Amino acid sequence: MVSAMTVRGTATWGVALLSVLAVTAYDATAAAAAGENSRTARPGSASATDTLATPDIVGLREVLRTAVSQGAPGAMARIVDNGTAHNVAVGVADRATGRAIDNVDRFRAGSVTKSFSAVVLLQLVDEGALELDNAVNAYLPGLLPDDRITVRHVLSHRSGLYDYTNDMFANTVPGFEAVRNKVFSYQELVNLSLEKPLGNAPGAAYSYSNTNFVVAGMLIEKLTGDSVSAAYTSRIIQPLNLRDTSYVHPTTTIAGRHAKGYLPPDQPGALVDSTEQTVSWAQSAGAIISSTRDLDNFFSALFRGKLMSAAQLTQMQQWVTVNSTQGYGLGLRRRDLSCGISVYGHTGTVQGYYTYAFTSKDGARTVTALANTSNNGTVLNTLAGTLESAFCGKPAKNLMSRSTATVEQYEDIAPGIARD
Ligand code: REY
Repeated sequence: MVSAMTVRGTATWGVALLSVLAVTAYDATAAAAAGENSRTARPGSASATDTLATPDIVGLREVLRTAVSQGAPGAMARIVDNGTAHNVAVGVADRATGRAIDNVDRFRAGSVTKSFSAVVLLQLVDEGALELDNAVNAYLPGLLPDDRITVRHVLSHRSGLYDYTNDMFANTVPGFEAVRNKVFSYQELVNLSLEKPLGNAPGAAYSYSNTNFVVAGMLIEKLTGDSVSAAYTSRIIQPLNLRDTSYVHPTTTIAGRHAKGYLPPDQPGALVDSTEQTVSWAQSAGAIISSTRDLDNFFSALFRGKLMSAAQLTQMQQWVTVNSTQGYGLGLRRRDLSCGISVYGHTGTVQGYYTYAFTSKDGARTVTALANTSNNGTVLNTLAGTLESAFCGKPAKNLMSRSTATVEQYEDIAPGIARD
């Protein structure tokens, strides 16, 4: 477990934010290295992307083909390697028309939204409006049942707050149909969570819960006096010119060219077109629409120090152990790959869409992968192979398989509702 480390926001960040717009990069390298754990720290070479193997584009296509053979209508990925983009796509964006999926297609990015929410809150720390080790209840009086739950606990999934989606999606398609057109207030979602006791004492254990990032959304709205949509737009989407990225809750449609999402039922049966939904059940925990290009740009910019101070980027990388090859920071995942390097980003699951979006430490190499299916742990596992292709290059001849452990299927889903 990480020790709580308080770094006060610098008063200069408000000024610094202006220079972000002029694309002034902070030197994030040293700070990021300081937040790294010893297993993955590589002193002296932490920012050297030239030590990475050449991306394996042939292997990447094979991973995507495998995902399609396992039930995804389509799968695509975009690697950006020091400014050179590699786009690969297999299968269809739309089963009705047969239109091929393409990296220009927008999609629902699910929990990658959590990284956006964390970025906004860490900017607010930089501005002196928020302290990570303060109680959530100090900002939102009476919201949570335990005054010991801090902002840091929430952003690292250590609050113990029950994940209401456990019950909501116990039955996949009926659960989805019951909420696809619903509009929830944040308070209603928190109330659903609070029907159950805390799963652990504040800070005591990592337990992934969407409730944490609903609370994050409430904090953003309280501290900015505006909507999360306005915060994402003015602080991230516009400065980085993410033209395919939007937060349109509770609008149900995806504007522009996009991949349709297809949700398989729990028992063998027809796929459900799940493209249109409010995503109100997730909001600041999962409702952003984006593209592979934009998510590559987002995580690259984050690790190039363009979105927050070096001090806050260090905070974002205080890792809680998830399992032997993964850590969780503040709205950020770390994954340790077979070739010994670690990558940083997030995964996402909303009905009909699986996303992986990760960057190298220096932001110089990124990959975003999307399959337009979900509720299919086999595809989710397979898609993790895109990280290996992107960052580890061609597999060594004697490596039988790089597929990661079965923990994948639980990644963005509380264990109670994960399906085998
Ligand atoms: C919710 C269930 C997944 C999805 C979730 N996603 O919490 C958040 C995230 C935003 O972390 C659904 N699974 C599926 C089921 C299982 O309904 N019974 O796979 O589409 O990304």
